[in-house]
Amino acid sequence: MNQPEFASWEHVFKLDPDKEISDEALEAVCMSGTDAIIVGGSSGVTFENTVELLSRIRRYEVPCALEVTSEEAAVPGFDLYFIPFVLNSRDPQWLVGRQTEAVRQFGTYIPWEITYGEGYIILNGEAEAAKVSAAEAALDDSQTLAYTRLADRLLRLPIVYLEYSGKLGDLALVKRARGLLSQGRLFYGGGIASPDTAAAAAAAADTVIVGNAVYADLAAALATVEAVKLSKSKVDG
Ligand code: 1GP
Repeated sequence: MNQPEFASWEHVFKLDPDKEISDEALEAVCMSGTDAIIVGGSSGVTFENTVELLSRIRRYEVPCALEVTSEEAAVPGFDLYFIPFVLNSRDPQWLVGRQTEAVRQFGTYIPWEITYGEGYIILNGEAEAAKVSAAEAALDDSQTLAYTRLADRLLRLPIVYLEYSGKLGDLALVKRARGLLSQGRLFYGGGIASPDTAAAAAAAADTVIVGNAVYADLAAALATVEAVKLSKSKVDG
């Protein structure tokens, strides 16, 4: 089987359809040299604001994926679709409930060949994503690593996403998690807002996701692209 497109992604910007971004800022993000844009958010994501953001991103060549968290906002026309399964949720709705309902309703229209499951492990209890999905974020290291193995080895999910959204995570733990993967790709997101943190995350994870910094400090966010690329080129020799 061919490698999925995201198998080579090292740096990704995540844009939230519910947040404002100017044309200039969006152009800088899309032309930054990042490998891809993921469109997604934890609240306020609608069909309308997702379509609008997609059409603006489509002025550029950068690949664009939609992380689908509500079936009403499943907009056609993205390059890839990611379906999160929050493995450490206390609520079965976020494990498989909502996904099953979406497949029941829209299964015929789902572009399966470009749709992939993401095994989310949410590790910051303060994050909006943790609250919305009722995640049991206070895991010890052995639990986090067990979820990682379960996602990769048992469920064979192509993406294992360690999500610290809003704060810098335990990058030593992220590195250990990546070392356990047999086939999945380790996505890391949370608190990357400088070249230093970006380089450190790139040394620990396969793919570094930068979200909030785009809205909080664009120049710093843009500087993470080169930092990740540089860090990866050193690791790869
Ligand atoms: C959020 O993992 C992403 O889903 C990125 O996190 O917003 O903290 O950069 P930040």
